[in-house]
Amino acid sequence: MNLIDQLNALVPAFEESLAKAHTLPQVEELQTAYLGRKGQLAGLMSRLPELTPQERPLFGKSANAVKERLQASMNARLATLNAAQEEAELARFDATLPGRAPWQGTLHPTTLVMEEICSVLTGLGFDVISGPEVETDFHCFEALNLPKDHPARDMQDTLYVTDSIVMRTHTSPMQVRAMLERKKPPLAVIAPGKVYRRDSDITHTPMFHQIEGLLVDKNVSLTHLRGILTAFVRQLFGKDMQVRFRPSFFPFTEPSIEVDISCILCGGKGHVGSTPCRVCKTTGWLEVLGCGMVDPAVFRAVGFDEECTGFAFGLGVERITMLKYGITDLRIFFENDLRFLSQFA
Ligand code: 2NL
Repeated sequence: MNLIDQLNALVPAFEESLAKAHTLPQVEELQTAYLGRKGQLAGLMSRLPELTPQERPLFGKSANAVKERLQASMNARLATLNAAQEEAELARFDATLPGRAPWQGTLHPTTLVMEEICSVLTGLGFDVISGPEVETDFHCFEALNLPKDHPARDMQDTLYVTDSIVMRTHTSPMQVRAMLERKKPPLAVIAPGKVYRRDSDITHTPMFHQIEGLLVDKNVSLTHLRGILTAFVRQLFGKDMQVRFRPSFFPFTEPSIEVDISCILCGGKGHVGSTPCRVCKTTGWLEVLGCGMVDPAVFRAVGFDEECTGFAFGLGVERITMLKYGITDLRIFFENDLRFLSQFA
C-alpha cells in the first residue's frame, strides 16, 4: 500500500472505532491515537521525505483532507454522546417533585419581645427614643440621684471607659436626655436598648436588654402609674392576670414600687399538686418590673420646675422573655443555637 492509500485507510478505521466509543474518555483516547502528536496521522506525515518532490504536494493535500475528515467525524461523535447524556439526565429529572424551600431566619426572641413591649406601650401613647450606649457619668448616674458612694458607681459593678465615661448600666440616661431636650413637660417616652454591667454568672450576662418608661406632666399621681402599668402587664401576659404592687427602693423614685404577676407555672398557688413551685419559690408571685414616682431631685438635675410630677418604670427584656416562654436558662439567649432560635419562627 502506498502512503496515500495508507493515509486514506485511516478514515474508515477511525470511524469504525469511533462508533464503538461510548464515553468521552474513549473518544479522547482515539483522538490521541489518530490525531495526536505521536498518532497515526503524524506517523504517516513524517514519512514525507520517502516521496519524490512531484508526489509531495498531492500527499500534503490528502493529509490535510484526511485530518479534516477525522476531526469532523470526532466532533459529530462528541455531539451525539453529549446529546445522549443530556437526554439521560432529563429522563432522571422529575418536574413534579416539590421545590426546596429557601432557608428562612427569624428574629431573636429578645427582639420579638422587645418589639411586642414597645408596641403595647406606643399603643398607650409613649414615644420610642434611642441613643448612645457609651454614656457620661452625668447622664447615667449624677442626674438620676445616684450618690457618689452608691455601689452602682463602683468599678466592681460598672464598665468604665474613662473616669467620667461609662457603658450605660440602664437606659435611664435616654430619659434624662429627653427631658433636657424637651425642656418642659408633658412627655411620655420609652427607651429600649442594650445595657452593660460588670456581672457574669449563670443568671447574669455583661450585656442585656432593658426598656424604661417615663411620663411627666402636672398632677401625675400613683393612680396613673397603677392604671397604666396594670393595663401594660395585662396586655403582655393576659387580660385576667393578677397584678400586685409592693413597696421597694430606687434612688431615682420616691415612692418606689415593684410589680408582680401571679406565677406563670402554679397560677399563684405556690405549689403544683403537692410539689413546691420552683418558678416562684412558693410565693405565688413573680416580679416583672420596678417603678415609682420620679424623685424631685431628678427633675432639679434636668431643670424641670417644682410643679413637675411623673412616674417611671424599668424592666429587663430577657427576664420578661423567660417568663413569657418558660425559659429557665439565661445563657441560651446568647449561644446562637438554632435548635432554640428556630422555635420562634
Ligand atoms: C428595674 C427598675 C426603674 C426607673 C427605672 C427612672 C428614670 C428616670 C427617673 C426616674 Cl429618668 N426613674 N427609671 C424608675 C424605677 C425603676 O427600673 O427593675 N429595672 C430593671
